[in-house]
Amino acid sequence: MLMKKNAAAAASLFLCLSTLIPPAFADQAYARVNPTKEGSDLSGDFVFQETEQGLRLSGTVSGLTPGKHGFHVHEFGSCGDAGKEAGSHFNPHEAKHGYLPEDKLHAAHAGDFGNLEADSTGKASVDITLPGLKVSGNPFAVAGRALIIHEKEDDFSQPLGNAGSRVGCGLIVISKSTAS
Ligand SMILES: [Cu+2]
Ligand SMILES: [Zn+2]
Repeated sequence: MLMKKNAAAAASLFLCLSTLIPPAFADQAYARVNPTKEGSDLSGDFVFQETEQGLRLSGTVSGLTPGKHGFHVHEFGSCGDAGKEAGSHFNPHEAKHGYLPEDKLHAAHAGDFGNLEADSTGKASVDITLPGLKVSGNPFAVAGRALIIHEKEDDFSQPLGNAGSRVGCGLIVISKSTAS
């Protein structure tokens, strides 16, 4: 009887702790991208999901100027100072600037997601798979960093694609998995 009681107590203690301690591993995150400057109505919503092929990123953004806009994960989870506090491109292993979906991790920064292309109404959407990236628990994890949208096109030149100022910024935050 005593054993059973202890087991029940241990189970409830475990349940209690497991709600307090964030998971060491997560497979889904989101980023809500906001303007870095007053007067902009830029607004974006993005979801990151781990898959067998890599990290799938899907989402939409509105309020951009028509055309291409550099789109990257930057190294720090801060959007202050018009996005400059996010630091440089997320680059955990000293690669050159490139386009991650094609160049892979050995030949691109881990944060090099290319461009978003806004239509004439300022809307853009994306659905890409990023090889080698993870949500959490890995040197190539994106959670806790910043998703940045630039003023200009990433032209893939060195060192950082010449994409100009940072017009949108959002923190990449671990979220509850919707995988069944
Ligand atoms: Cu950038
Ligand atoms: Zn880069």
